Amino acid sequence: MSLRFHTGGESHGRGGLAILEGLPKGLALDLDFINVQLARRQRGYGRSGRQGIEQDRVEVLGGSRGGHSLEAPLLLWIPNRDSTIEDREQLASPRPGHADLAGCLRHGDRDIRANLERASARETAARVAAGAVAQLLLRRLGCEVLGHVVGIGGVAVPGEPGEGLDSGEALAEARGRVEASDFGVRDPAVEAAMRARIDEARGLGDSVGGQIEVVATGLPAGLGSFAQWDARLDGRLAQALLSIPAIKSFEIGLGKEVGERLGSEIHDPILPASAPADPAMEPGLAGTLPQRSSNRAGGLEAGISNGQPLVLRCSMKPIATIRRGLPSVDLETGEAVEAAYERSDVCAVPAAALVAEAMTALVLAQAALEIFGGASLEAFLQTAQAHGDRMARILGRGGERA
Ligand code: EPS
Repeated sequence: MSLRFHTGGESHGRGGLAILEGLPKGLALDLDFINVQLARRQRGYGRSGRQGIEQDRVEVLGGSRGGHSLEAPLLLWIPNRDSTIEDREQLASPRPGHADLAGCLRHGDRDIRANLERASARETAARVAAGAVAQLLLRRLGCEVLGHVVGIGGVAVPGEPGEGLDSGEALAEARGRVEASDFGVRDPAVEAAMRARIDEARGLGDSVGGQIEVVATGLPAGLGSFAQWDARLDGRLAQALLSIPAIKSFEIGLGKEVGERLGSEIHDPILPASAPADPAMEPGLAGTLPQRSSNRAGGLEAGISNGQPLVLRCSMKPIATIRRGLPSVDLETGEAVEAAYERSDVCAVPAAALVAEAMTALVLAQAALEIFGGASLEAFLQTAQAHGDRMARILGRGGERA
């Protein structure tokens, strides 16, 4: 069985649950790492007062023994401190951009709270917990995933997609800077302008969105498939990232720019492998693989990982709950009113970068388990190693030729 996960829980209910199924037996569940990821999701300049109330920490309710996975559903629980769902009053005026009206139209009722409680981005805490476990599995393959902010409210971090993030070392170094930043960026030079933009929006009673980039290095080549439409990794990643609340666009590599250039300016040349660094190495295993002189494809060709870093970008719309109150209608009276406002984030782009990192890791871990299988972590890693060796033997410079 491949990896799959579900989440449950309401924003002001007892907590959030993630059920992660299909993990091999024997993965060390580093709870400190999961908690670091949960804490990072809560941080960021422009977050709401709710984050001062919650202190997200994971409890493992099942699926583990001795700190390791059991090849059983892993149950991750994040309790809520604000669990006032039963005491909260009904809202009458739907917020444009949130689930309020669309949910009422779907159910044929006026129960806005029933929609917003589950549609709330509070649900993404459970995704981050599950994604952290996927990241722990990917790390065993030498694969690192990092989500970072590349724009807030029109203030952009300079650089091409994935620029400078082409190795595990570069990613680890960038992670340090992203984790230290209140804006989730790797370039502190943009922080003052981002802060001013968020302050300006707050002053106006408004909200801001932004852009997020996710990069994965060390990803094995060959994940995904072109055999069927729903096996393509590009489509699966798009679904995963577009399912994050407020995410409205998804791009791979050069993204929408591919429609504006010639083919020869888009496709990444394939070059012979450079000679093996160590000539004494056994020829069959020595060869490095054919090289690429650019990565405009963002690590995917024909829906399959091609050994280059994966580079994804997505845009987040501004939060729908805004103090200035957009035009709305009172669903009880039918009169024009201002949309409801309780407390809200002015900007949650750094938090969404964590969620994008988690969702990417979940899809990649799922694709890795599909090709390498394995009831146990040991079997999974052995198959992955054999896959890499075979690739080097058959396709590497100086490798086996027919
Ligand atoms: C959200 C509304 C706010 C956000 C929430 C998402 O919650 P509250 O109504 O309790 O102030 O803070 O996000 C989180 C709680 C979170 O942890 O990310 C919404 O309606 O979508």
